[in-house]
Amino acid sequence: MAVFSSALVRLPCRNLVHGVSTAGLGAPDHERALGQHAAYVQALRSCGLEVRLLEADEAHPDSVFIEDTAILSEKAAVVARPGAPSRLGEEAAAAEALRTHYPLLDAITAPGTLEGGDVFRAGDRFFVGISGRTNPEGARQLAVILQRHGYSVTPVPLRRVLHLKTGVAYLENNRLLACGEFLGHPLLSSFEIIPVPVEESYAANSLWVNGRVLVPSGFPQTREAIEKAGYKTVPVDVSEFRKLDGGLSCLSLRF
Ligand code: CIR
Repeated sequence: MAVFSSALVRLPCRNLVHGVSTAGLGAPDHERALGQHAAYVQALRSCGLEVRLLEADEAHPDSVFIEDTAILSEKAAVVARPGAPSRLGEEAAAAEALRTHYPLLDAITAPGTLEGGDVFRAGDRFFVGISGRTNPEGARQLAVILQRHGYSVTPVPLRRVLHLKTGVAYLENNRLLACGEFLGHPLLSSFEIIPVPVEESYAANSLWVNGRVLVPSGFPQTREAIEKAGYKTVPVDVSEFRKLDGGLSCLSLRF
């Protein structure tokens, strides 16, 4: 089972209001986003993580979604290469911060694109969404790097969702929270699936941290299903980030 000791987060910038969005929920409020972000950091700390905050980056409206900038494990650190043109360059600050923790950083290079939201790890297996953001070349480069460290890599072509982790969350113990196109998916058949009802699909992006599961507030059926499976849940309000298609996992890099 993975155990995390640290997390990197990035403060939401004022230009957050110009972030990429398909949600149709209006523009996020910066003040409220700051408050929700602080509570999120507190939730990570309550799970035993030491959290380092990176400064806001006004040049990149979506930079609060730091998960997309790297793929981390105890053996490897890979700097991603965002597929959204407005997000290219966000990865530099994460790389700089990660250098103090990882002596060697690998990186995805052009023409590959890859965003961390498309990657989940289950033990020694990594699953990589092929999406509008992660192209086959980015996934191929990641596979070469991770296989060198003894991991297996399975590409998962996506149909509807933004990122793979928009629709699934690995909760350890071979359990996967999943919704929509991932229910009954042949590449995920080895997992015990906890289904998320379609009206709560946003909550499929919950986050396992050291035995607890952070769940977005306002999704009672999903929270109950996770608790029934034996986890203690921690509700966290991330409604301002939802307005930009972002969820709980997107807001941090855990390692
Ligand atoms: C984007 O479209 O890139 C951001 N507005 C949302 C990124 C969400 N990140 C994630 O799911 N890992």
